Amino acid sequence: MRRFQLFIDGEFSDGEDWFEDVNPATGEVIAQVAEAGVGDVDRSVAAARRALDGPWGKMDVQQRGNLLSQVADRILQRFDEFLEAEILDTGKPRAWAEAVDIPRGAANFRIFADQAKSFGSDAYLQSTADGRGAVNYVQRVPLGVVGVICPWNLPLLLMTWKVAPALAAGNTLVVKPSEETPATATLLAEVMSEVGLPPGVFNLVHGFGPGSAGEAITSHPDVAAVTFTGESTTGAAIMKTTADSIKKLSFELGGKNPAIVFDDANFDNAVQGTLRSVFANCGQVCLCSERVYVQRSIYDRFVDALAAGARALRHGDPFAPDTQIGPLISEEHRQKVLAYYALAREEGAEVVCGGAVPELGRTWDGGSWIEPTIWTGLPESARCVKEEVFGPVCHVAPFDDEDQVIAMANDTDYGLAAAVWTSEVSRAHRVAQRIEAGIVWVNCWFLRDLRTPFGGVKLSGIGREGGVHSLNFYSELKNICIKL
Ligand code: NAD
Ligand code: 6OD
Repeated sequence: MRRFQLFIDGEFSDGEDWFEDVNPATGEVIAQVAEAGVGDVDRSVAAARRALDGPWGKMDVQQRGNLLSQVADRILQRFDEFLEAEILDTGKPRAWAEAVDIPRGAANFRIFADQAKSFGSDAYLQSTADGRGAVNYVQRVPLGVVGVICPWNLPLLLMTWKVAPALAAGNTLVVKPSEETPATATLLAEVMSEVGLPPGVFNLVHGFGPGSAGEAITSHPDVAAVTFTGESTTGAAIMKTTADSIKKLSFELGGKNPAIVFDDANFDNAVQGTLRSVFANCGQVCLCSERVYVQRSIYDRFVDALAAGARALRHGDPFAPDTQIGPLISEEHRQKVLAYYALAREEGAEVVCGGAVPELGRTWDGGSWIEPTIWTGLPESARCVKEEVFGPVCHVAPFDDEDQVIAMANDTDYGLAAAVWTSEVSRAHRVAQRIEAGIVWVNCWFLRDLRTPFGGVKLSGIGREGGVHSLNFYSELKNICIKL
């Protein structure tokens, strides 16, 4: 049985206890994971503090960037190990992990290393009454020790999306992956050690949230900032915990994202794009569409085509190259999603397809498999239309005109992402500009340029990640004014 240890001050060590890592495709325990106690988090923060004052704090941005580029290279050299670890932990199909999770995990290090090297700051020449003037320039300084708390849905991708810019900006880190997905974070710790990152710069603690490693990080007085991706309710809990010590916060939270399909859209592209945006990663991407609005003249045809596509999605061995849909992350999460499947019926939904647990044969009986599901007929006020399910499911509703669909799309407490399908350029701009969300895709979904701002409004988060937006979050700006 594999054992995933903590990585503190450049050394792997056990924690205060052990917990099990389960493969959600089979239900089998695949590893034992060291659970960090408060003492382990204290040691991590102290090591991170020392590293700030040590060799890491003395490196310039070029030297830091060069080390981060080596991290990217090493992830790619160990690609197959990262791939296997991610698939075993999440059950996600190989095709997705191979194209998205692992290459993006590496790319995050390269892009932020490059971006940090060319990131300047403001300077102002100022007139003064005595005629001699003054020079102001802005220095970017690291925040200090940053707590990084991650979810399970894109484990390596979302962790490196924070770790890479935080390190590029000169911070030191205490990182906690989700308790569901400890494997690639542990491989990343090995890579950090292999490329010679100074001890204490990257510390990894495994464990849970409240009363465990997560809360120990967010309540620690020497942690300057917390960057968190996960549920909105967890974000609210972290905000309360961090309030007394006024930590800087970056939150990427939940969503209930709309997809809007106009009757002038390329029909097949809209169907294929919506199949992806609803069912990718078994619906476990924060950007997934859970509310699909289709213009009435193409509504019936669209629902039929989407349902045919959903029924054809191939469940199966996550390692097989042609598997299209894996299990949910855990039995606990499957029970939550199945409760929404039951609630939708109570709320009056027509279940167009899915709605149950698939029969896949003995090998997969212990796994958290679930059918891709489409509902229609719910009122917009239904809980299944309002609450984030985070599973392979959407509600499809008809609309008549632009104003109506914009009102429906915006009638949500969330505001992360939206997808708009139309062939009319002016309409694309008009609608995109009126949607209350941080990210709007037109005629595409999850097309990512890593320099662009990424984040949500309302319950979907605080702040933006990506390119200079990440580097801005992970630095303090200090103005230095020199009288001439
Ligand atoms: P979660 O909030 O349950 O857990 C996320 C992390 O927070 C885990 O590491 C967990 O151990 C930790 N945690 C939980 N409670 C904590 C506490 N009180 N203090 C400190 N740490 C705590 O989320 P999840 O179930 O892992 O992920 C799914 C959710 O994440 C969905 O809501 C999804 O929409 C959201 N998400 C958002 C984005 C985005 O970019 N906006 C991306 C991915 C996932
Ligand atoms: O692509 C990204 O950078 C990103 N943050 C994706 C988030 C996906 C959420 O589940």
